[in-house]
Amino acid sequence: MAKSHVAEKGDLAQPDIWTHQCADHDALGSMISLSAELVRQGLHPRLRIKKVAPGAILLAARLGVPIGEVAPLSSGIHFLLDTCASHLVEPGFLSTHPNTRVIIDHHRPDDADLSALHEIRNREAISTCEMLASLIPASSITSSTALGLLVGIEGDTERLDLATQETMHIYARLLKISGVSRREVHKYLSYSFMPEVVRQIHTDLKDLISDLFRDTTGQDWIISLCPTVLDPFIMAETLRKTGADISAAVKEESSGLFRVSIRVGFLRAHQRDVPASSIARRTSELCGMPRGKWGGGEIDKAGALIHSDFATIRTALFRASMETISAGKTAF
Ligand SMILES: [Mn+2]
Repeated sequence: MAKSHVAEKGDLAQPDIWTHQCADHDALGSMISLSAELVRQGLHPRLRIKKVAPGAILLAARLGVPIGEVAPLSSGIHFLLDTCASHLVEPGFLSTHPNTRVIIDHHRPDDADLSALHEIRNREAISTCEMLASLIPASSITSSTALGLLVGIEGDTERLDLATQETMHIYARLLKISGVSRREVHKYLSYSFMPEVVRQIHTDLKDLISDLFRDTTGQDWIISLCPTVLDPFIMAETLRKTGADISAAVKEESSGLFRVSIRVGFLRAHQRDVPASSIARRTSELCGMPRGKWGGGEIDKAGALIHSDFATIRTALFRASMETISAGKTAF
């Protein structure tokens, strides 16, 4: 990242670095690596992280990432990493001026996108971490930032299952710099450090509902839905790891109010144009939610808050999934 690129913009001593509201592995890895690079350039970046995804808590601790409230907004540059969807960012980011924003993201553009002064996007990249691994000079990546990038890449590629050749090259280079083993990297991707969570996942999975939908091209889609008492983010990620093409977790937050977390496998979502955000919106609509409260998200991850009952949400979710698949591309 060229120094002159950022140094020409106003008060740059303290750029702010943001991500989506619940920082995951990819968000954390990209935030700390960008932060380290800005420090190297003589700046004093601040990470603005309000909440960390349950599976990324161990990584946040390892990287020493500050979580919670931070100082008032900087009047300098605001970097937004790993998202460009307006409904996924802290309201504080929305109040920053568009001409002080820089977006670095691997998600494809959407109607709900934010505008920015500079946008560095690569929708071919499966993670923001692999983008940063290429943007930051190799000589300034330390073992600690390399670890963050490795965990981020593994997190967004289903432990490299979805990795392209290019991703594999980047991964191998980072592994060398980090000096750690893949086993060490995997430690930060697992819930096993939270035994009570693992136990609850197994309990909740007993109520798993799965269906197979064959689309017009003859391709099968496994759609899985599971009620959970955990943060639905955890269960949606877990279902995704079981190989479901569309995964949804539903938690009753309070009587009649359900939080729904939806995942679509990144590659299939892209190739077939089946965005998780569309499924979230259509599910909300089918459950009778007013348009302003339809939820949303990104191509692979989305969520909604729905006033209804479980049976209605289940029916709506399966219908919304099938409709979104049918409306998607049939050639790939
Ligand atoms: Mn990502």
